Amino acid sequence: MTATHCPYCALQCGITLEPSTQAEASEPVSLKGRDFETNGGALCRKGYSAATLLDHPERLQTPLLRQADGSLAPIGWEQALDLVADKARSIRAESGADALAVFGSGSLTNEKAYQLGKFARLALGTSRIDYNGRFCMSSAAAGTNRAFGLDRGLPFPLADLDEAGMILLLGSNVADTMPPFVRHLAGARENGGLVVVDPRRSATAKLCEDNAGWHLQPTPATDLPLLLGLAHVLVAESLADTGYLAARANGFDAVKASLVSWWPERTAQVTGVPAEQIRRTARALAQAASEAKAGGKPVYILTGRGIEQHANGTDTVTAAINLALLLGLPGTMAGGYGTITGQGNGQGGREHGQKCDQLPGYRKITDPEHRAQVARVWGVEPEIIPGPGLPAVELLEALGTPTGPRMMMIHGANPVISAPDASKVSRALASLDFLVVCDFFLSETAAQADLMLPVLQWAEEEGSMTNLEGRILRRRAALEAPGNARSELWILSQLAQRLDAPGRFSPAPREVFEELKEASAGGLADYSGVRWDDLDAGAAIYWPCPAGTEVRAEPGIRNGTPRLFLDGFAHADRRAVLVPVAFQPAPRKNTSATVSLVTGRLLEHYQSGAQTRRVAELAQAAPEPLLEIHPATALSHQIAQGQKVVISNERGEVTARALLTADARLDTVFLPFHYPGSGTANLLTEAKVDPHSRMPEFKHAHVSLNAVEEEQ
Ligand SMILES: Nc1nc2c(c(=O)[nH]1)N[C@H]1C(S)=C(S)[C@@H](COP(=O)(O)OP(=O)(O)OC[C@H]3O[C@@H](n4cnc5c(=O)[nH]c(N)nc54)[C@H](O)[C@@H]3O)O[C@H]1N2
Ligand SMILES: Nc1nc2c(c(=O)[nH]1)N[C@H]1C(S)=C(S)[C@@H](COP(=O)(O)OP(=O)(O)OC[C@H]3O[C@@H](n4cnc5c(=O)[nH]c(N)nc54)[C@H](O)[C@@H]3O)O[C@H]1N2
Ligand code: SF4
Ligand SMILES: [Mo]
Repeated sequence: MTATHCPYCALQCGITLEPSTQAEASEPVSLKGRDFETNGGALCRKGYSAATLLDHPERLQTPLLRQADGSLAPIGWEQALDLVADKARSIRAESGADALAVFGSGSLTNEKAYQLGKFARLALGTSRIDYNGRFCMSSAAAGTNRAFGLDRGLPFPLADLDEAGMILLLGSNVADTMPPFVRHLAGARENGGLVVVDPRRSATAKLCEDNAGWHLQPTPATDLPLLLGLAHVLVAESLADTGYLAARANGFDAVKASLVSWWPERTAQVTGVPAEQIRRTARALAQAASEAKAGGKPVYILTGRGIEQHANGTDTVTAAINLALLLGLPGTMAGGYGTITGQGNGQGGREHGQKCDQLPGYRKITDPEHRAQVARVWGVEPEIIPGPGLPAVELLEALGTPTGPRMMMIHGANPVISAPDASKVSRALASLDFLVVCDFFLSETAAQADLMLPVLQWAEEEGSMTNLEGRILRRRAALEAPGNARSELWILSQLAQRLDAPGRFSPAPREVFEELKEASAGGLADYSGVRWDDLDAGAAIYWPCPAGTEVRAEPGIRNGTPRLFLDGFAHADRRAVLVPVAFQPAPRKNTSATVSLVTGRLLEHYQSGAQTRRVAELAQAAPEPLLEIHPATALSHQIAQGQKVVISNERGEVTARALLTADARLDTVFLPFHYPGSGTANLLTEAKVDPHSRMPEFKHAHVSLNAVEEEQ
């Protein structure tokens, strides 16, 4: 029996795998929920069915090379690896090292993420590496770094939420995206204190019914003014915790001044949330926070992608943090602010050097001291580590341009479906001289590759992952690799050898983990005191965990730093920063567009759907994209239930069937982004990025709707 974790989201639910004993078993292992702190034995539908992909008939088991006739044909590993090295060398010789690019992922284990960053800088010599976490956690990271000096999704254990008296949950639909998370909302719901902010009456918004709390349903992309309005009430009614602000934070006066014009009636006009609901929410938060400080139940403000994936995502996160600071919560046992990390290793994936401006341990690639520290561990001169590269959207836009990359390697992402303005992305990938994709399925992006390299799945590899609480976990192998699939660490080590890379590129996860620890020592995300054997023994370890930390593998013992900021924030003066932020409504370019489109997720599918669309049970449950639309809006557009609709704007068009639901706002429709072809929601989204995080505007676009007459 192997104890490991679900391959999909950042909740990293505990599971056990056992070899299937019955010969006719449909999966190679039996998968069960395991009693682990984040999931208490429960799993969602995706987790339960994850093992069906391990021996799926479409699983890729041998390298595939694009032939002159356009088909993909099997080749051997030697030939494949030689080819990658030859291409990289010749393109680098002609156009320089920045003509080579790497795109990584928050799905990769810590070891793979670390090694990929090192490989890009040392073996390819390029600055041009970024990853799909840019599409996920970047605004939250930029906002928390600015306010607290450190970015860890939840700066406290998830189980702390269980005791909460009140939780303000903005732009997150955990009831669908992390179903076992809902158990941690039970305390707040019992207390009547769950407040959900979402333009849709989502499954999570429905958890507020029956006096469990209330739902605020703003106009899409107006969370920033809503948060300014809530903060205005705190200040205007003298409900802000001025004692806390004086002791622990800078910037209160500037923020106070910036809130002046956001009185509730004006905020209501901009956001569509009634003024009395704004007052009620602000007063309830203040009341709950003051009770919490008197020994009552804690209060939390949590955000998800709904408020973060906008071109003003960082400022919106900042407004949410300002609200938490005005309430006097962060860095206390009375509650705090947290953001809910998304991908399986979305947390670890953003610490070990896959970001274009970052080195392992959350170090800055522009800081000479940080460069010297990492260079020492890598055994190279600091000068050979390239400078900052391009963030994901700009990287994809640069492909095939005169100064842009000519070759790219993609590990763990499917940008043809998941990047904004997807038709442009597909064309940009097609313009490359050489595209290498590592995956275990022929995703829509892998289908465009010149060379496809088959890698291991989660149940076949050893490694570590860092969950949404900053807790480090072990991913364990229960099965042998199938066919000719190889581990990514092996691929990188083979390529590094062929490219005469300086430094060591071990194919063994544990060795890479040891090096990662050393490279992180003294950094913000310090793993140097985390021992593999302690993780194996089930110790609960949260970073930072510096060398020498005493670790005990006993139930109920939390090691490292389960709760951040109790003794001070990570800025030099140990104080948090309130940053004033302003709201500028985005100009509407397309005047014929009649409704707002918001995008997001369904319970059944994971991300680009490359995995879950191959699980029969999930594909049957949600086989095609449905456009969620209010019955009155449907009527005014002459759209009937189940009818095909073309959703279009200046970037493209998508076809989906209508799902009439009163859960939608009258001015807003919703599309999931999990589908290929004419169902790809990202054909409509804009690549406009946030100035701080470079997060694109995934969550909001203006669109027109046209019903399609179908022949009977
Ligand atoms: N089933 C499933 N679960 C997943 C994933 C998956 O693909 N499928 N992916 C994982 C990953 S990587 C992530 S990042 C998380 C994401 O988890 P969530 O953040 O919960 O997911 P989303 O559905 O993207 O967005 C959440 C909500 O934001 C709302 N929203 C859209 N626009 C706005 C807005 O302007 N303001 C507000 N307040 N809300 C808005 C949407 O209506 C939606 O209900 O889920 C993880 N879990
Ligand atoms: N419109 C819209 N677009 C969005 C979002 C949204 O809410 N709306 N959300 C964004 C968010 S939050 C995210 S996180 C992105 C995610 O979007 P993608 O980056 O496309 O994520 P996945 O579908 O998880 O793609 C992972 C691919 O890597 C493969 N894979 C999984 N594990 C590994 C591994 O260990 N190694 C290798 N080599 N391959 C692996 C899978 O088979 C799959 O093909 O989408 C973003 N796009
Ligand atoms: S909630 Fe996330 S980690 Fe848990 S079973 Fe579902 S997909 Fe897996
Ligand atoms: Mo994500």
